[in-house]
Amino acid sequence: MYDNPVVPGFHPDPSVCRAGDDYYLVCSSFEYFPGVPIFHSRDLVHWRQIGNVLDRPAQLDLPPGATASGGIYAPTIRHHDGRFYVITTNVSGRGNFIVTAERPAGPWSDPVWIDLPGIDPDLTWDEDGNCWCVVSGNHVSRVDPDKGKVLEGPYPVWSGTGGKYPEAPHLYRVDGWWYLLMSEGGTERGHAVSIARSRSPRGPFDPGPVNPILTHRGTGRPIQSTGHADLVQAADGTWWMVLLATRPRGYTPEFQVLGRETCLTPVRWEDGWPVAGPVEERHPAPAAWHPLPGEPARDDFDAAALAPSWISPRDRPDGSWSLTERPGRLTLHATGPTLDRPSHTFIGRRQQHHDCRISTCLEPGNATAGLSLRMDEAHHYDLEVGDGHARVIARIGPLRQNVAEHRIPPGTVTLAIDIRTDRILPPSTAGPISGPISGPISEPAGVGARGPDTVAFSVNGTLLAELDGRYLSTEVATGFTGRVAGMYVTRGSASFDWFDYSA
Ligand code: 6LW
Repeated sequence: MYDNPVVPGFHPDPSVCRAGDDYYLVCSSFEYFPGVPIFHSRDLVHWRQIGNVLDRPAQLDLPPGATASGGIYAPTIRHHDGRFYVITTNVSGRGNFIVTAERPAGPWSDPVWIDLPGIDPDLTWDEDGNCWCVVSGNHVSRVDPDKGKVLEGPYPVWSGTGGKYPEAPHLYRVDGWWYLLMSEGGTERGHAVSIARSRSPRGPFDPGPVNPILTHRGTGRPIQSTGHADLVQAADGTWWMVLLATRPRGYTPEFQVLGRETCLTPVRWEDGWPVAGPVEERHPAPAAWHPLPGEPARDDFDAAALAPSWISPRDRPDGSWSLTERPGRLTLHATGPTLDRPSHTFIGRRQQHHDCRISTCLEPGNATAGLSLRMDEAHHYDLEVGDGHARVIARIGPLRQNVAEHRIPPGTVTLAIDIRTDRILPPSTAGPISGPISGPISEPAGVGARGPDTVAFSVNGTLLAELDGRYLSTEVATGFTGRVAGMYVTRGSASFDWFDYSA
């Protein structure tokens, strides 16, 4: 049996391809750099991140003005003629583009821009080597992927059963048919997957006998928002679907804090049509079974390069970080005075578990630095050290509050953020532990409704504050991402000895 999600944390809009016995999967990455994380698997269940498709500014231009949840939308990965292709959209840049590579771990090419409107582009080749691209809406074009030329079309084709936002289209050539898989209903609770087919990529496409073929809308299932799917035929001939889904928590309305995650569900064919779902938390596993060693909880920054799972908002300028200035440490240099606006030094990783502990050990020196749990510039909780004090700061939309403050001795300091889904504090009691500096954060009395979790902040083992996690959720912050936890510096320089993520 395997557990869903197979790639937890904010890994939305998954696309998958097979090359021999190897599977590769990519996800959207929005305002984060590097972009389009790529994963490898030998069984569709156990995935290891092997890099990022977009890992240099020439490929990924995300200026300070690129909004949170802007940037890189859904990608598609395909393997054709011994080459890997990824097509995606920079909605904060020039739109749709293609990059290619011989080896999926990279390096990937510079972008080949393609003048097609829409998002969620997909590539498929026919028997004659023609390359067909379908984009949201849905529109199909014949293209030259190496030159970025549109050779024919776009032709409007089937756009679903009438749900909002017809998107995430993928074309598959199966048994003489062209199948068009797509999503509709929007990427929230109304999400659904629909199917149609045609004898030609230009259409007309006839809808399947039952649509949508997959949705969890209106159900009480723990997994929700199922949609944005991609199909793959495994090496043993069985068919599988990767898709995005969420695991909302809390009282009504529920809150999703991990973002849209990648799930896997088996596909069966009935009368020439794919059928899938429901997506369970546990499923019988594919025949192939290739477990991978777990990711180490602690990064000691002893490696010559940063692991691919480390991400930063928009860019990570040279000079803002170093693994060599103080060997065995990550040294960060401030590039901006606040986390409240773009262009600051933050290096983090996705929160991937509902219950986890995130901690780090740093030498702040004269810097202002710390650990932050963020959704975006307007929604983050910071555990900060500077000027001989540790403080908990909550930024929630227009509000910014110092929640707690504690004098700390000079020298090395250990910061920890503990996130728990049990013993959740009702909002009225969330706040500082040892007395407010400037008034407690409290909600109107009587609002006992529980959020998704409680976020606790401690320094050198002393608990400073506990805050309601609902304010760092998609339902509050909006957007397409999920929580990211990381190290930052907003004044001077600080060196981090290690970073630990334990779940
Ligand atoms: C993605 C599209 C979508 O490209 O949102 O809501 C975009 N649906 O399919 C970002 O996830």
